[in-house]
Amino acid sequence: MEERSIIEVLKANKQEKLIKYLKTLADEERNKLIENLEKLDIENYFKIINKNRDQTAILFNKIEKPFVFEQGKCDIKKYKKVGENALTKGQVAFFIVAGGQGSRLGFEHPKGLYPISPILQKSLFQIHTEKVAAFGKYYDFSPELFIMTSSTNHDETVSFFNDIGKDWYDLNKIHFFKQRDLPSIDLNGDLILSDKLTIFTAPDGHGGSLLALKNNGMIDLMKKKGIKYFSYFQVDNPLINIADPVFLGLHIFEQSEVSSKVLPKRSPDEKVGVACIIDGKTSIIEYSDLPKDLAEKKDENGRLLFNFGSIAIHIFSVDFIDRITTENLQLPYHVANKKIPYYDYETNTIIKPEKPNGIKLEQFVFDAIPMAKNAIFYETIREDEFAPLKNKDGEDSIQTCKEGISKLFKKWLKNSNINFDNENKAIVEISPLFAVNEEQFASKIKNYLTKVPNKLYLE
Ligand code: UD2
Repeated sequence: MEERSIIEVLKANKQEKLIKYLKTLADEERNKLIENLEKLDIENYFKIINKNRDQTAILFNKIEKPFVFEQGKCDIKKYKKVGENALTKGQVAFFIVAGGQGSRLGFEHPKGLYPISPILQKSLFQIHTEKVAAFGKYYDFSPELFIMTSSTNHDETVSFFNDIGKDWYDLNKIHFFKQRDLPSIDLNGDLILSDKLTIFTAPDGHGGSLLALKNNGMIDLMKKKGIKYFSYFQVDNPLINIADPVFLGLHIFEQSEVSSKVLPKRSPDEKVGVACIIDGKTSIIEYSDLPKDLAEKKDENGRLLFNFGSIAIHIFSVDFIDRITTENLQLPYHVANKKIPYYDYETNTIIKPEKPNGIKLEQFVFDAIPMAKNAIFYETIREDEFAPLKNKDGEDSIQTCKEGISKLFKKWLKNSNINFDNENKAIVEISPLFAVNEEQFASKIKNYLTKVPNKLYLE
């Protein structure tokens, strides 16, 4: 697009402020900013924003309680065999969405770099990558690991792996790719500048991961390698069992195209998506989109009607993602009001607002679920698989996450009848290289230990 056409697009979208600013710039600077707008495919962006910016709530006619495969009520043995078979045949890959920063933790780096294990201070990335390596050994295959970053954190993430990641796993088996960025607008509808010559952009939400996989050749790579399923998870949950053969087997046996782990919510307002059926389709609705009266509504047994929360652990069939991304996938956009630091060209300074001043658009990966055949919800246990690292303090914080890791391994020790010197004081960390699951742990631990000291690390 030429400068003239970009200006026309800006005019058509009432960007008078920016047009005026462009006129004040010297030729070279103006060209740079025009180039930036062109790269961002600004015309298309305005189409998206004009369609979505006034969205207030998710619209539906009917919302119902979903069917959930509950722990203890399904044929674990049958599913486990099917899942193990897929793993040993190398049909499974791992996918971490890691486009986010650790800002809420006061950590201005990719969140995956955050040191979280309770004794060795391993980063989230190290924990996940060691699990990939360990599960590969356990099931005798060489898994591929896909990691989605964003333009904010790509280079730092890749350097981190290049520096120390080779000690965890074969770097040739790790594939990094970036998600798309989208500009934001302020509350008056004007594009925001992050500095003198750059339009502010932010990652397009983890829903962007599906097209990012496709557009970066990752789906083709999976197909070439005979990968039929991938295990999707968020970088911020160190407890995840990335290769759960029962979950995988259930997905395969029931011919599901996407399966999701859920667990009973801690309270009606826990900040997790909610499993449901919307207008006849299996869905997840984000907690903030579920009206309060429905979030609090009880069923005939006094349990929350929408009791099962999504913890963002999914199995996707590769063919499903290939199909929907080939067919012009259009996931909805969700609007979020955010505090966005901006370049104020009148005072030539960067301003950090105290109140939300802008609108970000994000896509959610779970919005692909209604498009899938036989989508499944499978119940997991909170203390076994969910200790998310979200906040500096309080709920889902650095402390609760560390405690969650230690607590799980203490449970494994107790189940193996190993006594503690002092159970309350004990801090335990088990490397995936020692045991990938409780079964392997139980078969090894008696040869290693008769009593648990107050600090225990095993590798
Ligand atoms: C997410 C889920 C919530 C629940 C919770 C569990 C959504 C909208 N909410 O909430 O329902 O399951 O997790 O912990 O899914 N990410 C990217 N690119 C982006 C945005 C996010 O890679 O553009 C990654 C991010 O690095 C992180 C994950 O997605 O690994 C979750 O992002 P979040 O912290 O924004 O999600 P949260 O806690 O609001």
